[in-house]
Formats: sequence, structure tokens, C-alpha cells
Amino acid sequence: MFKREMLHVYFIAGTSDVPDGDLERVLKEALEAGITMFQFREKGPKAKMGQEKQLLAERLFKLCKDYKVPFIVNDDVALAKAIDADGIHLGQGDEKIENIIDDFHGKIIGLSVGNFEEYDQSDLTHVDYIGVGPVYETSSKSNAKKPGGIELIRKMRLHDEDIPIVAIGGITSSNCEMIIASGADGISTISSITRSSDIKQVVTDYLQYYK
Ligand code: TZP
Ligand code: MG
Repeated sequence: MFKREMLHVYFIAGTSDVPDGDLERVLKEALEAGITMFQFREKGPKAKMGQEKQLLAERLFKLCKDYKVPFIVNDDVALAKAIDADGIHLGQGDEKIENIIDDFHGKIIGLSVGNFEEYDQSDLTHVDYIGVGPVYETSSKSNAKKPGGIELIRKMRLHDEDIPIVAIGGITSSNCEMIIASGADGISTISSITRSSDIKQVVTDYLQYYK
């Protein structure tokens, strides 16, 4: 069951995002520090595929279960179904939600929305939350759109007063407060955690804004 508090510190990562490739270690540290949701986004040069990807997903999912943190799969509908993940996150160019909904009843469904055009063309009936961004410049996504800044979050919140929003793109513990003040329910981040030498501190910094 989705709750908007799950978006507070939403960690996203795949093998390529971690400098030494040890995603399990990074996820464990992030879980220990208190992340509220995890998305397995296995893309880029070091991405595992096929059986290896599924085995990694199963190990990471098990870790998340130990901490009662939802495990969401990015893009890969077949993998999410195969391991009975807690949810799926889709982009505008991925499988249409209406085509997958029958297999994801009771699961968490997230959708990326980069601007108002995308918002307006999306059927949000079965969508639990939208990922809005990039807010700032990011080096973690190869084909990222132009950043919309804090205004993107503020305007999206005015456009839809109720939908759970998680902001994404270039977020750090220094710009997080402004993002939440602009109406986001939470922040999602790759590099501020995967490239940190003190994951505990970064996650603790994020969590303080929700008290
Ligand atoms: N979608 C929009 S920006 C982005 C994704 C997946 C990457 C966010 O990574 P970072 O390192 O938190 O900027
Ligand atoms: Mg996608």
C-alpha cells in the first residue's frame, strides 16, 4: 500500500551509478541510514542483464524487505512481475500503464512527468506518484531534458494539488529544503548518495526536513 511519506528520501540506483560497482553495499548503508523507498534502475555501461540482473534484483529486494522499504523496478515490467516487486516506475516512453495495470493491482505505480504537456497527456488514474524533473542539471541521466528549476515543482503542485510528487534531478541536501517548500512530497536522488563518502550523513540531512 502506497503512502506519500514513502517519497521522503527515495533512493534510485543501478550498478553503473556506483563508482566501485558495489550497489549492494551502498544500498545497505542507505537503508541503514533511513531511506524511505528504493528504485532499481539498471542502465548504462555496467548494467547487468538477463539472469544476472534478476539475481541482483532479488538480492537488493531482500535487503529492502529487511528494512521494510518498498522496492520499485524501473522500466522492466517483466522483471518486476518475475520477482513480485513492490512496484514499477515507468517513463513517458515506456510501456503504457493501461497495458500493465492488470498485473500490478495493489502494487506501487510511478510515472515520470517532465512538463505540463506530459502531465496532460498522461492518464493518472492508476498512478500513485509522479516523478517530476529534472529540477537541476544532472549527470546521472544521459538524455535528460533541460532542468525546470524550482518553478517546475511549484507550478506542478498548483496544477495538481493532490497527486504525490517526488522531485528528481541534481538534488542535494543543500537544495532539498526549497524543493519541499515548493510542494514536493519528497526527493529522489542518485548521485548524492551513490557518490557520497558519508551516506549516513546525507540521508540524515534529507530526513531532517520532514520533522
Ligand atoms: N530522471 C530525471 S533526472 C534523473 C532521472 C533518472 C537522474 C537523477 O540523478 P541525480 O544524480 O540525482 O541528479
Ligand atoms: Mg524509463
